Amino acid sequence: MNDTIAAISTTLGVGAISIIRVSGKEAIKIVNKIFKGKDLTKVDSHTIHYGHIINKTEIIDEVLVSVMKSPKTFTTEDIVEINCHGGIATTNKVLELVIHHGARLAEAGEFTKRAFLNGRIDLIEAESVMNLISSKSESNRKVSIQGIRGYVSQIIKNLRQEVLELLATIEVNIDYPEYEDIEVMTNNKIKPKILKIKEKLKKIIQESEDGKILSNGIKTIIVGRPNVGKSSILNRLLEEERAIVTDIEGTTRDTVEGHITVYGVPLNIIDTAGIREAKDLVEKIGVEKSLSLIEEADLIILVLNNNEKLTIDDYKILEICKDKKTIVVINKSDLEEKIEIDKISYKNIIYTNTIDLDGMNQLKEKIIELFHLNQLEQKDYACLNNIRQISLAKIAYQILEEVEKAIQENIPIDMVEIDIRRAWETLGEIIGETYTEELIDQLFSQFCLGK
Ligand SMILES: Nc1nc2c(ncn2[C@@H]2O[C@H](COP(=O)(O)OP(=O)(O)OP(=O)(O)O)[C@@H](O)[C@H]2O)c(=O)[nH]1
Ligand SMILES: [Mg+2]
Repeated sequence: MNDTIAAISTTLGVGAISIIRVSGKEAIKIVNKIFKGKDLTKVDSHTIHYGHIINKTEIIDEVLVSVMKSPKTFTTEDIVEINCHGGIATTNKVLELVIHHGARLAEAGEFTKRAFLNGRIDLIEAESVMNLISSKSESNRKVSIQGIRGYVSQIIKNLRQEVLELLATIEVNIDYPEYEDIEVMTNNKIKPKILKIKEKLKKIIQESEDGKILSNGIKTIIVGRPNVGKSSILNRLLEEERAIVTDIEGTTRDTVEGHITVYGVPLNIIDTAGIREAKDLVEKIGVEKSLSLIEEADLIILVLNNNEKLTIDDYKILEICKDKKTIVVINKSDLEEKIEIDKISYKNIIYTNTIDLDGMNQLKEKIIELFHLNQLEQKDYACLNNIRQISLAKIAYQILEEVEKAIQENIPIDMVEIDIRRAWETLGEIIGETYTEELIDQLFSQFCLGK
């Protein structure tokens, strides 16, 4: 990190202005070598200067140069930004000169990576920068800016602090049992504290998942064995005949997609090939695709036939979806009930048919309820903003569940302490307090050049 890096920070193309950003110890010196105007090594920090970029005697461009000195800059290093005329030729020429005079071309995300490694921002803030750049929706933008401003990090830091205080008291108890003025930590005393932390973490996870939904919509997939009425349900929801419906099993072979809005939130609905032991190759590929889509979905609409007994395929599908957010839809409710409803251990079950709209309305109501869509509006947008962060929060939550269980079973306090420490470390990973090289490289490489 001792070298000086440079990159074009604006999109390369035809435009009024392009910015070449240079960061590092030599940044000011390097740009000064190709700048005709004031001596940049003598100017105050955070000032802008008019002049020309020159190559020996040739004038390359008329520019404005901003000089920002360490440490109050994005990377905490000296930064110079050259505002030159837009367009590919000029911008590339200026960058080429900067590199010729000693800077190295920056890798994708390297400016933000430096900001992180130099302690200027944490991982949540860094990821929010990336999120903000790629935001396409208003809510995504709001979530990202809250992340950049550090509100989200603070919530995690506060929670970590509570865990740390608990850890400290437990450790004093283990290491100095003879101290009389310190509160003796028994499992009974730890329990309410753990419950409180767990409660807060649960709220963060919940709000973050809500936030994710507001920004990205709900990825919904309709699954079930052939002929139960999946495509009919899709068509009903879309209010158009999008998918082909016949009474032949295996009608849908590839996925069919459509979009609706429920309570202002976009639902991307995918109808899939019926899942069963496939009879031919095309169907087999379709079935495999259905299974992989289940993995990625936010919501599964699992369709069963009211008019038939449960089959082996039904049981298989019920098993595959059991850990996912699922609504079981018993379709063909207009026909005689033959399904063994008491054998289905899912919480969210509704009855539908394609003759009246009652079932479809119930389905929408259920979706609103499951995703708290009617409460999303009042969100303050301070939430974790990507899957990495949310999964770590969930792991920390699971660890705390284990801690709670261990306490219940009266496991010795020093054993419990190990798990509490793990929870603390996992929370640390969210903000990047603990990290691995690979993670950092992988994360920042997803950024665009010049950021
Ligand atoms: N009586 C009745 N028939 C229905 C209902 N829903 C669908 N059907 C009929 O069931 C048959 C199968 O419907 P599809 O929607 O094609 O079923 P699918 O699950 O998409 O089937 P595959 O694409 O083969 O997996 C068609 O003949 C539909 O008309 C319903 O609620 N009641
Ligand atoms: Mg179908």
